[in-house]
Amino acid sequence: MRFATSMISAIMLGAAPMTLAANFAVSVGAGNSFAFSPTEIHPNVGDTVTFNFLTRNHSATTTTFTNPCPPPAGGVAGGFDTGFQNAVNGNAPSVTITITDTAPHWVACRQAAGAHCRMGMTFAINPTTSQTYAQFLANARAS
Ligand SMILES: *[C@@H]1O[C@H](CO)[C@@H](O)[C@H](O)[C@H]1NC(C)=O
Ligand SMILES: [Cu+2]
Repeated sequence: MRFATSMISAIMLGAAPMTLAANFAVSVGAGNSFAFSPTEIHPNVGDTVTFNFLTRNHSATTTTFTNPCPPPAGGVAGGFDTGFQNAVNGNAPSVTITITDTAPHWVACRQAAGAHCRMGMTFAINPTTSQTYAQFLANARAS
């Protein structure tokens, strides 16, 4: 369906090189871990990210690079917050967001007043060579 829609849009707009939006699937809490997997992705504008909440009760919430934990409710300006997604008792919620810019977005779980975040439950969208996922993770563990 996404393919068909993109085809139609490209034809109607007469867009020259046709690029299809991609979806990035990110697992949250796989195997009861306090982790996102993968820990970083490099999507383009128009791509989507689907957070699949597999265990426990977590969030994917945007935060700052320098002081990640806890992420603010609602996320930082220009970011997003999936809200708490409870995967206990057979629930398997998922939340999809659309990428609207190429800026880095720093993401962490805001459960337990930042305790999950400080355990390293972090994820990066479009980290850069000067602001790496590894440094973001280190900042989270120290915050
Ligand atoms: C999920 O966590 C939030 C924040 O701690 C809490 O308010 C909510 O009740 C939890 N949901 C469930 C179903 O336990
Ligand atoms: Cu969590």
